[in-house]
Amino acid sequence: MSSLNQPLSEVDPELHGLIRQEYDRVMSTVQLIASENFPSRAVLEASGSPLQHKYAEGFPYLRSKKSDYVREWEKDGRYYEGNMIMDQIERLAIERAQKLFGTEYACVQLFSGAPANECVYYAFMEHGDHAMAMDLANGGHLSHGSPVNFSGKRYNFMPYGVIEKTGIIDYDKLATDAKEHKPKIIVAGATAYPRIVDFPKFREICDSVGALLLVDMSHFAGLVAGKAHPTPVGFADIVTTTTHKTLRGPRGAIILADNERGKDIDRAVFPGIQAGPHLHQIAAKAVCFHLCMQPEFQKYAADVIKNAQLFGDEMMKQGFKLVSDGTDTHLILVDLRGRDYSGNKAAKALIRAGICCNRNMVPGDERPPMQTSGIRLGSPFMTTLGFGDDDFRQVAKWIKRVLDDIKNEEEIAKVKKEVAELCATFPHPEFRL
Ligand code: DSN
Repeated sequence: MSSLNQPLSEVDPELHGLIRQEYDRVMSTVQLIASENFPSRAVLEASGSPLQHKYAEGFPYLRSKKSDYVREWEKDGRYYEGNMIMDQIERLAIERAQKLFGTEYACVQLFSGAPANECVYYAFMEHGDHAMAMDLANGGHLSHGSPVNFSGKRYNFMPYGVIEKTGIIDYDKLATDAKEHKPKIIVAGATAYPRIVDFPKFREICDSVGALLLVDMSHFAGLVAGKAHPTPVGFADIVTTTTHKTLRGPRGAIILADNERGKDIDRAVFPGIQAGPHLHQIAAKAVCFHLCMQPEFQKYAADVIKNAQLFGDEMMKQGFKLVSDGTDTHLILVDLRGRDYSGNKAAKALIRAGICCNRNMVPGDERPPMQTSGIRLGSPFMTTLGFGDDDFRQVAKWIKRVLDDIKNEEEIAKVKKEVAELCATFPHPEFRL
């Protein structure tokens, strides 16, 4: 048989072995990176299906020529033939996303979160236009106007931040600065903000200056889908989200809006920024949205928050300071200022103990991004794998043991062994390779 048709384990044992090693690493250590999750089995099946082959530039519908935006489902909007099944798959993903989040319009073709935001900026701003978003050092994202990112280079972003003492967004300053800066878009939503964003307040500020409100709910979309967190829909003009974080779907993103804005978003996505959509990922997104509508997912979303809150409480009991003294969501931000090591040193010591997290800036941080004075810890991944109250309490105790004696490699090795023993008691998700 030609090597081109043989299974991965036979044709490329080197790569097959690396995938197996990565799976084993993940399953024998504690994953606390707040943006990561292990996808459901059905999502992995759809993502790894033979749907990789097809080119399908365009959409599974024609845009109506009427001024009000109507998707003509029965009409052919693709530039390639043979998409009759793919059209059904993409329509299913669109309809499920609309139903799950309650919007008129959904685009499911986005490759990831940064391109989703890029498409929104491209649709509604010209180069040089003003915008506002959360400062990266206060918990924002690169694609929210960071000076080293396309967003900060093409558009004139003014950052807003939090009140350092409370860790809560400084809405008054945001409102005042918005009057001066006159943004076309204000972005709400962040990567390291543990509290619920006040969507009505953002709406009010946007209305006061005539700005569009873009909510990037990538981090908390699964909590919204599981009805454990307020929804931005109804307040935001446009919502973007990745699908692989709390949603437990495949790598990728979507954009939600009303039909009026959808018209412009479609044009920005194709032919504006992206070309051939990844239908295998769109199929996996459809599966993800279907699973998010099941009652089990609501329990999962509630458990993610419960576990993060309990974990945060235990971290504080163990003597750690948390930004905003807790969380309403899936993540906590640990402020390590006053200790004689950086966030980077802390994260490196923890990974040696089998606890995986990331260094993170904290509000008012004086260390650079490669060092930082904090670490970010999230509950979604380990909640997926079945961790509960006692397990998260135990993780907080391990973190204290490691960080209170950060150079003690013997203690770190002991913790690593205990971590592996606990992880081995959890059933690993089925994984065919
Ligand atoms: N890099 C992701 C995070 O960790 O929050 C966001 O894109």
